Amino acid sequence: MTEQDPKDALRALEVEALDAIDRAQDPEALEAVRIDYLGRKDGRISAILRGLGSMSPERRPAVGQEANRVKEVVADALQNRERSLAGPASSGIEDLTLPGRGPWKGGLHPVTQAVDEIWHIFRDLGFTRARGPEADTEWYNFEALNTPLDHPAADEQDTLYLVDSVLLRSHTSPVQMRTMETHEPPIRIIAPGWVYRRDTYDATHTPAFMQVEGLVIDEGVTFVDFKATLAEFARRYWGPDTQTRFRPSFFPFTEPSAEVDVKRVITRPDGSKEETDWLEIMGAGMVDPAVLENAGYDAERYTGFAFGMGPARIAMLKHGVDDLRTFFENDVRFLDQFV
Ligand code: 2NM
Repeated sequence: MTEQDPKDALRALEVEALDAIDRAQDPEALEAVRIDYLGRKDGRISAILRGLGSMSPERRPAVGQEANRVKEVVADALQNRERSLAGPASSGIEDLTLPGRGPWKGGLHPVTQAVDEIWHIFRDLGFTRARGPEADTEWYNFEALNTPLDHPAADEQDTLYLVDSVLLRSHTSPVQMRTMETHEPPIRIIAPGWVYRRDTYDATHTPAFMQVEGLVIDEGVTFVDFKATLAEFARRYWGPDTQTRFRPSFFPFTEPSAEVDVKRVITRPDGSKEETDWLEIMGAGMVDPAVLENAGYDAERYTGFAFGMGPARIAMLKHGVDDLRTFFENDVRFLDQFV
């Protein structure tokens, strides 16, 4: 055979055309390739198809079939290349030099982080962690804590009762009461946990929320120990320059009682310092002797102090969050900021 088989010529053209299509870097170059191979007038594949008429009838069907196959393959490749040149790669959306997305990281919920940080500070000050039931009795939740049942806090308007005198604890103080009943002083405990109140759900209230309460009881515990311990906590949590203020208040289970405020010092990015307003962070006081007697302690011998705070509120102040509900909607775009 002296003349090249047209089918071999077609296959060579196919390989050449596909290579040219791959190398075309813009739509104009691609159009030139299309005209070169499939152009109606001078296209090299078109020419072979046009030449079929002058071919011997025996060879015509096989060559025609092969020419049509190659034409289709090349037309497909042109179309695909056209799409990818017009697509995201050329419009810059798919920038292969951009850093990849990191793997998803899990993290503790910001309120859990606050509970842990608070608990760890008191642990370092010598406290241990105590737990108790979330469903408890009127005695442990109110009466033992010097809160008569006709006190507004014990009202069904404010407290979630389960049956008769059993309720969902409205604070973690029943844990302190139960600990005092079963342990002799010295007592230094932190009781973090869920508590429940009949509150409407708004920017500052949720019917179920976390509390962290603490209790210290021993011989000779004074108001100075009380103030010094909570001021030290504030400095460890908010920073060494943090100031503390105790404002007179009232709780049935402490006397005297106080609201504790802090004033933080924030260092701006340029290094200058800025003092915040006073922020209320907890309620506290010296444990009322009536509570100590209810626990079976000799109130002449022992004294102590107690405090309670809401870690969600602490987390709001720390992170500048203005709506408590964002902590509970569990939108990962919000939570991801605290990982
Ligand atoms: C607070 C504020 C003040 C408190 C009192 C007691 C107990 F059991 F010792 F009487 N536990 N927690 C207390 C005192 C809690 O929370 C705002």
